[in-house]
Amino acid sequence: MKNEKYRLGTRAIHAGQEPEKITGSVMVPVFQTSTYAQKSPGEHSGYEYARTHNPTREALEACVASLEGAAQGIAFASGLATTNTILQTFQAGDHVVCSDDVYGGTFRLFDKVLRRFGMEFTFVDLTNLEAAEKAFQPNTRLVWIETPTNPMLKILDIERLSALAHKHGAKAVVDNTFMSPAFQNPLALGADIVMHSSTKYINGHSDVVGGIALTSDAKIAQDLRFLQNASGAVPGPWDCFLILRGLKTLHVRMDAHQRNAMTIAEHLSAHKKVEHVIYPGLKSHPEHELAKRQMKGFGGMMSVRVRGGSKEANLFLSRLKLFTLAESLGGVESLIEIPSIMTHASVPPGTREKLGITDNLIRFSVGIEDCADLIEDIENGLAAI
Ligand code: P1T
Repeated sequence: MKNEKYRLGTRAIHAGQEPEKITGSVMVPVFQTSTYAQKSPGEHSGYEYARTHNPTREALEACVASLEGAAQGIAFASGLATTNTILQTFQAGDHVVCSDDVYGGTFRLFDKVLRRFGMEFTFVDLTNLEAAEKAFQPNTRLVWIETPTNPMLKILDIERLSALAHKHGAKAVVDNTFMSPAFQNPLALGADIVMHSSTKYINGHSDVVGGIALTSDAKIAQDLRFLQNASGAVPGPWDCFLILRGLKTLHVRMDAHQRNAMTIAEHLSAHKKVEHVIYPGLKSHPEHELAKRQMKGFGGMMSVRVRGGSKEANLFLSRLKLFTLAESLGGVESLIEIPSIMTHASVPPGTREKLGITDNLIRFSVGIEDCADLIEDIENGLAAI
């Protein structure tokens, strides 16, 4: 299917997914095999071993690549496996400028694992372009841009940060997990690589862990493809099938997520039990104008500071029936969590405090249930405070 001819909603359903050649199967089959028969030694149809090639995986890679406007997609076993493999394209002694507010697991990988292999990291508030520029060193090779950030939902300027990276001879990577390709396309804004935890909106049904990197840079694609095989953090074919199935409704889900999230954000902004609502769609968000320019929608994630402290936050959570207390996000069902204790516990307490990740900060992943039911559930919870 020609990428450029169709709009995103059509590509989500068809890109990379021609009917299968032998039977005409409309759905891409699950090629659940570890190896492929060869006619004679070295004589094969392009498929030798399933870590290296798998047709179900290839369909997923082609579909997400099309959605991100990328030449290539390279799929991995998780979002963190994707991040780890992207970092493996660099060397010991290379320096990375990274947003100070990132998913706790990304921080842990950089700070606790990759530093041991001689990589250097500076975590800085990338909303401040002056501070960002000051963080560059002669050995800076990469700028890691997660936007919106997890969990403070800061919006980082992809175009300007990518240009800054390039000015210093570095690459720019955007973690686009919170927006999905339906709402933000970082490659079009100058990023070299975009990555997703496809565990989240890409799959959308909370039943798979996966990740994917997308790029139009032939050298980066070649390096990542080499490492996909050489490091081996590949997704299984069944997981690829499920993610492909989830992707078919990406555009419909994202519209529904943001409709519900906007309604809830507005409702909570006026609530006396709520101290502060952080949602990029609200005019009160410090980067609202940038969000409007850079994103096609505001997404389903918000962080809410309830009045009081840890006790009040826990009281609120204990009453909820529809919002499930759980890590993760981006599924059709609403999830809720306290980042300071759950997803961001690996971030040092001093850094959490500086960023505003307090014990009364609650992160909502707003699902696509009936919004009136979600608001009733939230009201019931807030009544406990
Ligand atoms: O969980 P995994 O598929 O490995 O993806 C890691 C990851 C990467 N980037 C972002 C922005 C993420 O939010 C995540 C995972 N996040 C959670 C599990 C969470 O609850 O925030």
